[in-house]
Amino acid sequence: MSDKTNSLTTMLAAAYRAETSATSAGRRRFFVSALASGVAVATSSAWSQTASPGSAQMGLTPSAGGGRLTIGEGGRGPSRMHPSFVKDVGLMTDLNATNQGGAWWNFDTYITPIPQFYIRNAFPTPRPELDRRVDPRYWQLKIHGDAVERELTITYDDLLKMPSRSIMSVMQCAGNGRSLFWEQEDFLTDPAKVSGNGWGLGGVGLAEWQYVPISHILGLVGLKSNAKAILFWSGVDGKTPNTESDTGRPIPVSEALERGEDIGLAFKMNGMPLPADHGAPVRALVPGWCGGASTKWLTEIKIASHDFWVRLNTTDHTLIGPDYPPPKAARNDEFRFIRPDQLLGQPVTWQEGRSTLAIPLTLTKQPDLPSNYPLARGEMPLLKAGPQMLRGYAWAPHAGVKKVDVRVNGGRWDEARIIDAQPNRYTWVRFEFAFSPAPGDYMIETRTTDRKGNAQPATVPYNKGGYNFFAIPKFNVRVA
Ligand SMILES: Nc1nc2c(c(=O)[nH]1)N[C@H]1C(S)=C(S)[C@@H](COP(=O)(O)O)O[C@H]1N2
Ligand SMILES: [Mo]
Repeated sequence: MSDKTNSLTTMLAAAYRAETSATSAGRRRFFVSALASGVAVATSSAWSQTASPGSAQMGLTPSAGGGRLTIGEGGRGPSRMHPSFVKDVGLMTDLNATNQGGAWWNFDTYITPIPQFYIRNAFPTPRPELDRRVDPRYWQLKIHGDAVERELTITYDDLLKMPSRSIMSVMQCAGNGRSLFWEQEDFLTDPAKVSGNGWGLGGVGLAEWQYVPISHILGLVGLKSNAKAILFWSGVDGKTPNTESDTGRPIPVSEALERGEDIGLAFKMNGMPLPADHGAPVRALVPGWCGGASTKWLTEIKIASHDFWVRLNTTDHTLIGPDYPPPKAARNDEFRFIRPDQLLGQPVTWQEGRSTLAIPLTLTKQPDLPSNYPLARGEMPLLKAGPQMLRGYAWAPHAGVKKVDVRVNGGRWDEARIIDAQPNRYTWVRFEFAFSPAPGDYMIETRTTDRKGNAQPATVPYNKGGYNFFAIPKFNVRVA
């Protein structure tokens, strides 16, 4: 487990568990909503059908306070407040004390609404009423280092006055899909044991981000020609009383120069001020890379003539295993809360092409199921027999999505219909395909091919932290 805990978190979590177990509802079985409509196949209306839940055919009843998430209630659900977060996490899978996954089987919009957007925190969300460093009235960002001409400290008001852009981009945790290292590749025991949050496929979302491009910031401070790396650092979230925050992540200067208009300092998400849980008032935005590079609650940017080694590019968010030789630090590199002997593997950067169906995974082997997962261990989601549309999402930020193929029970790959035009390579597309099963059990696979011709592989090699599971996912369904 990469997540640090502390006594406050542990206490809050214990109190929270006591509260929810008292209100847990009994188990109910639900059909996947998109499939329960029994409409004629191959119409684009499948999307609007799923977007308007409440039809009697779905046989759904609202859940009463707590209990399991349901399949097919879309954006509705009971409220669930949690001491580690600010927003209502009622629509999310309850992974553990500081992490909430998206309920991807309920996703149907292009932009992921904030209430459905995963939260990946190493510690509880810092609150502006308790910590001035994240209060926009007092927030400051220090930009410094030996590779800038002028140090600069800016306030939130300064940032708002700067030129900004918006971009639609997927944010994905490097650990998204980790469950499939257990389910599909059996990495459950040493020496090939994967540990970490069991995201299923809910560690991903798409938002529209408003941000000041890093190119503008670099122009203000004056980049020296010896500049090598840029460290985005929070320094806010950490062990109580926040004296040991070790959250931040560097990017090479070359990356910031190549993508100077895409990488930046985000202050809005989906048109609203950045929510507390997503890094308010300002976070880094590094589209296409794992979410860990997009440091939330940003307070420091250091631009230096050396590399930086921190938790998130050494022990965590790093591919550690026989296939991933560790890097070597140079003599003048900077270490924060990390020792030179902790450079263990290759830091996760770009995210590969991936896909998911809007159907929950059957979790059989995963060590811990989220407490409110809609399926019991080993249970398959139910579909109704007959013609229906299945739908999903595909993304491939390095090159963009070229096509998505689907196959059933290991049969022929068929191309799915891609619904959305991709506004840029960092976004996802929705896809759908016709499925007309007789009663029985089925295994459905989805495969993205990017615009450079890279298709999702059958397997990916072992890495200790279970990052970057970009192999073809397998969805088991029972048709009744
Ligand atoms: N300060 C800080 N920044 C952080 C994190 C964190 O715990 N603390 N988590 C990182 C990780 S691992 C991911 S995947 C993304 C998640 O962003 P989200 O919670 O807005 O979805 O934030 C990143 N930035
Ligand atoms: Mo992450």
